[in-house]
Amino acid sequence: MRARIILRMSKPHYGGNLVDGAQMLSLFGDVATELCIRADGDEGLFRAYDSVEFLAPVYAGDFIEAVGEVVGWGKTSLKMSFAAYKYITPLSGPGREPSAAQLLGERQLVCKASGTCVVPTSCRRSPLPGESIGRPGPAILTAAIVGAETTRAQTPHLPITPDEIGEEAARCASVGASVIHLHVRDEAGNPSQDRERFRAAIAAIRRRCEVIIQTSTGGAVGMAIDERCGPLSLSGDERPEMATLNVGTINFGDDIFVNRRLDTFGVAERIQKAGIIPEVEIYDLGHLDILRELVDKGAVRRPLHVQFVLGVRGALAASERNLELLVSRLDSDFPGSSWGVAGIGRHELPMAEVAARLGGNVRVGLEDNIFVEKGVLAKGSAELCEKAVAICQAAGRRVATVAEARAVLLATPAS
Ligand code: KMH
Ligand code: ZN
Repeated sequence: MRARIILRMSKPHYGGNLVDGAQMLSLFGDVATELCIRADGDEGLFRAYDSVEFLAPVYAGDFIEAVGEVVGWGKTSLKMSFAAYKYITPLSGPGREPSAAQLLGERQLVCKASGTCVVPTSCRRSPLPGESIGRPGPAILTAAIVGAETTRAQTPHLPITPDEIGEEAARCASVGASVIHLHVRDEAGNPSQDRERFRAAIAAIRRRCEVIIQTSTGGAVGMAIDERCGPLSLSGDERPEMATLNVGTINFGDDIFVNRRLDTFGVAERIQKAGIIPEVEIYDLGHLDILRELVDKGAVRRPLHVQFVLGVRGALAASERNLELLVSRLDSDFPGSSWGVAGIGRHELPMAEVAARLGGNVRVGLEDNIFVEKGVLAKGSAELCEKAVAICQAAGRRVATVAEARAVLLATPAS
């Protein structure tokens, strides 16, 4: 959650036309107030700054942009960070017009700070009429435990057989995962979209734990669409609650992951016919435009559940800036959608932190990343899940229970 204020500095306080630094704090105070209103429908109180740094002089006539974001959520407190940037400054000096001014090529950071605001529980209300309170709910943790590309040669901890998959899913569930994103393998460990292999893996998971099972329809690069849709024809106890829907073609390392427009419509319709809830995989900004068409034509129904898969080599990079752009597009184009982030490779845990902070859900697991820290293999997806739970807690969010995840992800779609 972010807020921003722009103000032209008008009153010099010190010699040399210098502005009082307290004016930056006054701007931060207003930014903090907007954040409290956005989060809790109340102006709140600024309890304390824990750091303030003045980094460059500010003069009367400078244009200042002050920004702030919520970086942690307590029961009644909101941890915030702030930055003030100069982006226009007057030009003075002999021979210049008194009205000369300059847009700075790069904004100059003049002050940064962090602090805590409090909104008493009795004062909290929805920020917009008819909307729920603006704080993010618990983070839904998805464990992507198998994938199609990770190999046993890369990590001995990759589960392959149904029992191994069931055991790993149970370990992930026991530390907080409520969704298992599922691929399966054949006896040789190669990726497979065979319905019977999915049946066996799903049965093995359901014997051991209660989770939402989300089967892949992405499969592996090069698979035909019909083959990829194998798990959608499962019925009875082994029918998955969710399935992925890949809506755009991307470079995938040195390969191409092909999702033709009409195939995407076909898969979306098969998912809908099977009574399964889609999770839309978004690897690039334009995929949200494809999603628009799918929604308008009724192939995907709201509420939408979106996974931003960031950091695939050849698609959109895993960065906070890219994620913010995606989330703001999603929020404005499809309000009320849930979203999560899967950061690929070394981006997995850093992007989990950004997602937790920005109010999203989190996906980790050996499908996306095999290391728990640089050069150290994760002992399995459960270890990565434990890390993700700690990351969420540090951002003031607990992970969702399976019941909470069901309420969000399996809500009846609008017809
Ligand atoms: N294995 C990737 C090519 C999905 O599960 O829907 C595609 C993938 C996406 O993993
Ligand atoms: Zn997958």
